[in-house]
Amino acid sequence: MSRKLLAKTLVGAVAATLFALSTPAQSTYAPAPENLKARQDFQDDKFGMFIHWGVYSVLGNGEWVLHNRKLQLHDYERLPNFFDPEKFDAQAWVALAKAAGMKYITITSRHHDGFAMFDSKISDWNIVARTPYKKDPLKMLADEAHRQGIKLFFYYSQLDWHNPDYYPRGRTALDDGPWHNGRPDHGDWNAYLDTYMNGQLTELLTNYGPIGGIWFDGMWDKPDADWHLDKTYALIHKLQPAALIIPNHHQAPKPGEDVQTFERDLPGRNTAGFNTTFVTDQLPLESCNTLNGSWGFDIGDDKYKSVEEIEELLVRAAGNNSNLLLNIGPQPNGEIQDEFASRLRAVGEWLGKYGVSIYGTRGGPIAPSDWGVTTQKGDTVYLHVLNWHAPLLALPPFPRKILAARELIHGTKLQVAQSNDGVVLPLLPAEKGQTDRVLVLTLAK
Ligand code: H79
Repeated sequence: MSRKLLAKTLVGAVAATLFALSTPAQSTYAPAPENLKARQDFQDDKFGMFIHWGVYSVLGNGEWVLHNRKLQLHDYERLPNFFDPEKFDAQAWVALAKAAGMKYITITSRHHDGFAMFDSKISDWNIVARTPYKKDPLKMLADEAHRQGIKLFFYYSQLDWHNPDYYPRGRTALDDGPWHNGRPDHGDWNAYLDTYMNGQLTELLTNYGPIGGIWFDGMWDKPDADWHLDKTYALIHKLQPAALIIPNHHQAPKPGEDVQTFERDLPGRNTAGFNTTFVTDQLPLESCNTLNGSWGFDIGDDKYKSVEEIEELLVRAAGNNSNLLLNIGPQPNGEIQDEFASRLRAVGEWLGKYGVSIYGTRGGPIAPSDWGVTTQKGDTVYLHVLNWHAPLLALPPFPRKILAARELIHGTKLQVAQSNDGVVLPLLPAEKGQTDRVLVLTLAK
């Protein structure tokens, strides 16, 4: 080997080593201090607004309409022409989330149709290039979220029904026989991940200020594929170390992930049929659910959850040491329908009184059960009585001595009987419309 070549080879080897050191494999992922702080803040926040909004909203038939109606892409590609949300008001959306007592917003930057709801230079399949609206609503929302002091997360679908490089296609494209929607039968999977997806993620983590994190969905479409997760996760953590990676892959957490999330289920339950029942005790938890039955706007869905049902969902999430991410699907004109807004405002009013027993807490010392749940902050335990119809509440043994007990709303002092066998407390009947009776216990040091 010539001297020159040797020198070149050495330089190359050193550069490769340095590169490897500067982008550590996520299998040895050690979260940055700001990431650990963000996890704590995330757990304190407890309640977020999930927003599904895209060109599919025009059809008022949910975000899966392309798949469910087995549309051809050249037909679906007409949709952006009709997407002109002249009533979109970022200030109003953020203000509604705040009025609901929500501390963060997670919005679809793109769903499974691959359509970017932001100004992307990676492809023209995006809102600025293809719609008469021509503007970037995520930018407006990010600016407004920063102004009003609420965190913004981006949902990003790894599954893509539009890009030909999402190939081989996954289980959703094979459902009920072939649904080819007009894409060629070949594509460059590595380019899809490394250039297209990571390119868009770079845009999202560069052009919108500090972002709460990325909420991934769709990996379950190709569970056995190599998703280059190490590369993608390292990229995100490099661009914004505090940004949390929240993957909705329905599996146990993998290295590099910061939150475990559960779809339409509390942690550990699998009533939806696709969640894992494994719950980590290492990461913050989140449970997402819909305010009616749909994610994206569905004009025929009037199965609205009542205010009381939403409150109970939130309380049970908190008692399971989890956040609740509650979804609404805004209309294609940019308005949030009143059936959503009025319920959210009512929950916010309720949180004005009960929030102290939810925000900033962690799951309490008694396992969640049918009667209710417990939350805890320091030496204070909150008993959330959701379903108990007797004048005395009987609980299992408590790990620490209870010094005092009172009812949260009226402050009434309560007599506690504590022994090795358990704890008994008096309980007033629930008032009309009262979802949650909260008793506050002060524990000995
Ligand atoms: O964005 C919302 C939904 O559009 C998306 N996730 C939420 C947050 C979502 N996609 N799919 N689902 C929810 C449920 C999907 C279930 C199925 Fe399957 C997909 C049934 C058959 C294909 C994945 C693969 C689960 C079971 C097999």
